[in-house]
Amino acid sequence: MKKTNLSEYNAAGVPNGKDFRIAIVAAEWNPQITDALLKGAVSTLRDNGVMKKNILVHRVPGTFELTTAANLLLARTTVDAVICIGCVIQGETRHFEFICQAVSQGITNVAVKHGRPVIFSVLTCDTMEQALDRAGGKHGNKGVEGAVTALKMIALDRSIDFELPF
Ligand code: DLZ
Repeated sequence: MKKTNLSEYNAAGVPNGKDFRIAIVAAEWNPQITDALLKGAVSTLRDNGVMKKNILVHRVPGTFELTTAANLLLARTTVDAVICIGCVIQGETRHFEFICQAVSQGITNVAVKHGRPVIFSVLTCDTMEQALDRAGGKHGNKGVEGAVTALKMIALDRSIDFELPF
């Protein structure tokens, strides 16, 4: 099966973000990976028109904290979307499954609660090599994918505002 390259996107199909305000929350764990994902996300937002002053970046200790941070940002700011960046790598204990389960469900719940997009740019890998492959390596960069997803979801959100009621 051909693997998708996470950095490949059709620029013509990506909405321009010149008046979008986007927060990014990145975990401090596995910084080699999360720094690369953050860089990919920010440069993709900039490439697609988002102004530097409209990109708000925060750090949290680990991937588990992404949900809380996204919730705080959506409750207290007017950002259009939050991109959550993290990297969980399988270890010897069951931490991996608890963190992955909590963050995926947590992010979904926060997005639904606030009615604004929260993007899952979290790598859940068996090895560091798999993570490097997806943080600018041979499978692209999941931060780029997250940025493109955020732009598309904000545009969807805005387009629904203009639809006539049924
Ligand atoms: C504790 C922990 C472990 C074992 N592994 C990771 C990981 O691979 N990636 C990550 O982002 N965070 C990890 N953490 C930290 C948790 O996400 C969290 O910060 C702590 O459990 C404190 O709530």
